Amino acid sequence: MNTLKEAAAVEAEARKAVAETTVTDVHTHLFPPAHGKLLRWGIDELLTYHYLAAELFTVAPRELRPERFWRMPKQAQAELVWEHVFLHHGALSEAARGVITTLSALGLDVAGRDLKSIRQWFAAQSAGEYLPKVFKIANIDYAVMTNDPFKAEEASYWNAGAEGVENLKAALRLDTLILDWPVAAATMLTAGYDTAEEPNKRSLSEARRFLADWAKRIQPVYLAASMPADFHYPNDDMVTRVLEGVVLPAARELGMPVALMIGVRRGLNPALGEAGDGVGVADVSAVTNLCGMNPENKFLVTMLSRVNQHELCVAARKFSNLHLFGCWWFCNNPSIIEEITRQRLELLGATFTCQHSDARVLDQLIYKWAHARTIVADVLADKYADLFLAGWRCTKDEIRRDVRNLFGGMFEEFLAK
Ligand code: FIX
Ligand code: ZN
Repeated sequence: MNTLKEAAAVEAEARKAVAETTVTDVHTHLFPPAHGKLLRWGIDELLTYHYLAAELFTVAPRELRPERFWRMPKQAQAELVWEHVFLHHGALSEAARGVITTLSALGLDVAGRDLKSIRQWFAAQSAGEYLPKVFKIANIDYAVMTNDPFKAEEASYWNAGAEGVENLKAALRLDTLILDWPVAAATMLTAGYDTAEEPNKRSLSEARRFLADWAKRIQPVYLAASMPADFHYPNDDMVTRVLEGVVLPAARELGMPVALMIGVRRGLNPALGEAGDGVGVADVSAVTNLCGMNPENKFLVTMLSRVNQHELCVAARKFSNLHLFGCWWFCNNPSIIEEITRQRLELLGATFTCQHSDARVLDQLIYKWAHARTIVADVLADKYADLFLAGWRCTKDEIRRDVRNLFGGMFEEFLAK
C-alpha cells in the first residue's frame, strides 16, 4: 500500500485534496436562468445581499431609513453599500470580504475600486453562460435549490415547464405548510386540492397529495423547512399535527429526508426586511425526538445558534437517521466554521457534510466555497497530522475519499440510504 511516510506530506495532501475536491452544495437559494429574475447574479445583487444590507444600516447616516432604502432602485442601494460599508468602513466582515474574493476570482481589478468598470464587465455577461462558469470556478458538481410551491412566482415557472439546468437540483420547501397552515390550505385549495382551514383528515390527505404531485413535478432531493428557535417536538400544536399528518408520511412515501434548519428568529427587526432575521438558542430534543419517534424517516439538520452545536453533534452520534450539514448563516464565519468542523470531526469522524453555501446570489458560490475550503483545509491538515503522530498511515486516495465525503459524498450516501 502506498502510504504517506511523513507528517508534512500528509498535511500537504489534505490541503491539496480540499483545494481540488469537487463539492456538492446541499443548500442554496439559486434558480435556473429560465426562472427569470428569481436567479440573482451580478455586482448589484452581490452588494445588496441581505447580510450587507444589515451591515449598511449600522454604518449609514441616520437619515437613511430602511423603508427608504428598500424603495430605492437596486443600483442605488448597491452604491450606498459600496460607499458606506466598503469605502468608508472597510470590507472586514465576512460578507464584505466575500465580494472582494469573488470579484478577484473573476479576474476583476478590485484594488482599483472602480464600481463603474466592474458593472460594465457584468453587463456583458449572460446568465446562461455565466452560471456554468461560476460552477467551474467554485468547482461544484451541483447545488440544491430552495423551491417553494407556496410562492406563486416560483410555482408559475414550474407549472409552465421552465427549463432546468444540470447543476441545479430541487428541494421542496415547506415553511408555509408547516408554520402557517391556514395560508398553505388556501394556496392548495386554489390549486385544486380539497384543503380546509381546519387540518382535518381529508385536508391532511389532500396536502400529502399536493406534496406527491409537486415531488413528481420538480424531483426534489429532500423536503425542507427553516424552523424557529422555539420549535418543539412533539408539541400540542399545529406544527406537530402537520409534521405527523403530512410531512413525515410524505417523506417516507417518497423515500426522502426532511431537511430542518433550526434556530431562526424571523423579523427580529422587521424594518430590515429579509435582513432583519436573528438567531435564538433552540431545543435539540426536538431533533432527537423526531429521530427517535420516527425511525423510518431521515433528517438532515443544521442549527443556527453556536450554543446548539455540541449537543447536536452528540445527537448525531446517537441516531443514524440524522445527518448534520453546513455552518448556517451567522455560523458561516471562519472562526465558527473552524470550531464547528473540529467539533464534528472529533465526535463524528468524516460522516457529516461540512458546509453548504446558502448562496442567494449565483456569484457568491465563488467566495463561500473558497473561504470554507481554506478553513476546512487547515482543520484537516491538523487532524491528519495528529493521526499520523498517533501511528496511523494513510494513502492519498484515502484522504481524497474522506474529503469528498465531507463535501458531499456522505450527503449522497445518506440520500441513498
Ligand atoms: O431559511 C433559510 O433558508 C435561510 O438560509 C434564509 O432564509 C436566510 O435569509 C439566508 O439567506 C441565510 O443565509
Ligand atoms: Zn437558506
